[in-house]
Amino acid sequence: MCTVCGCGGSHEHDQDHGHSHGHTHDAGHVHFGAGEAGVAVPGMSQARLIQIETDILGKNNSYADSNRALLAAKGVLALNLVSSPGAGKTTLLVETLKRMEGSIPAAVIEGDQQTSNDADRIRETGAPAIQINTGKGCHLDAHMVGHALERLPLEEGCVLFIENVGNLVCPAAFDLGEAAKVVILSVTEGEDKPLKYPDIFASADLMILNKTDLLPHVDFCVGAAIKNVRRVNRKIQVLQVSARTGEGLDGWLAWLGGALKMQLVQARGLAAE
Ligand SMILES: Nc1nc2c(ncn2[C@@H]2O[C@H](COP(=O)(O)OP(=O)(O)OP(=O)(O)O)[C@@H](O)[C@H]2O)c(=O)[nH]1
Ligand SMILES: [Mg+2]
Repeated sequence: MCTVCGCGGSHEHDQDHGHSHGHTHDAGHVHFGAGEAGVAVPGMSQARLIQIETDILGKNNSYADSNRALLAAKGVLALNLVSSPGAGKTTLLVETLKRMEGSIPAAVIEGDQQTSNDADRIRETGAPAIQINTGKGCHLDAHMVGHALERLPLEEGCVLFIENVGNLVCPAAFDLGEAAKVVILSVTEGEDKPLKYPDIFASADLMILNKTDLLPHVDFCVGAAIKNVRRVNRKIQVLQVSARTGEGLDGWLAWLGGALKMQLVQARGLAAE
């Protein structure tokens, strides 16, 4: 169960049920995120939901801190790639790995509910990949990533890409120990997504607008999408790419190079302490 969204929610019945249902109604609008917990689960009070979420996220954060410390000490740049299903995360990774080959070492953790399709696609490039299947889970968590880290060859100066489960909601809440979160939005999804799913865009350092080769065929206004994402995250950087044609990938590779340099400066600072 993910208490953040309440999916697969428990049917536990709280004694104080009835005091706070966590949802409001008005003409034409029912809002289930209106309570203090930001979510409503039938039979559970807002206080109970907050307690469960605090416990789960607290445990996750301590695993994430361990992952981050390990990665920082090794001089590995870890990036958490998040998007809706099919925005192009794996395609972007495959094209990125092909371009990085021979210059920057890389490894990949793939998160999907089922199948090892994505890890198989990554391994075809020659990069090592671990597939995590989350079953009913809708996001990766730091504990899962910690186990994958034990099985990956991670050398200093390496980039670790973590492709999260395709989902614009729950991955926002779970720190994996990454240095940065990269959100991918494709032009077939509509420019209003940052406003509809603000948490994931607010928690990201970079937004990659993918599938720009399709712009002539879809009603998508790039300017409006950028304006929308900046409404929820003033500092976010935006890059436009087509993983299909390769357009814009140079900018993405330059961003990666800059982020890796910063990670290495941090690692050497730690080693000198
Ligand atoms: N036209 C076009 N299609 C793309 C581009 N990038 C990805 N695709 C296509 O979009 C579809 C989904 O791509 P994936 O890379 O599997 O997307 P994903 O985000 O990894 O999907 P999940 O792992 O299922 O969440 C595939 O058919 C890709 O070929 C692009 O830049 N342009
Ligand atoms: Mg994928």
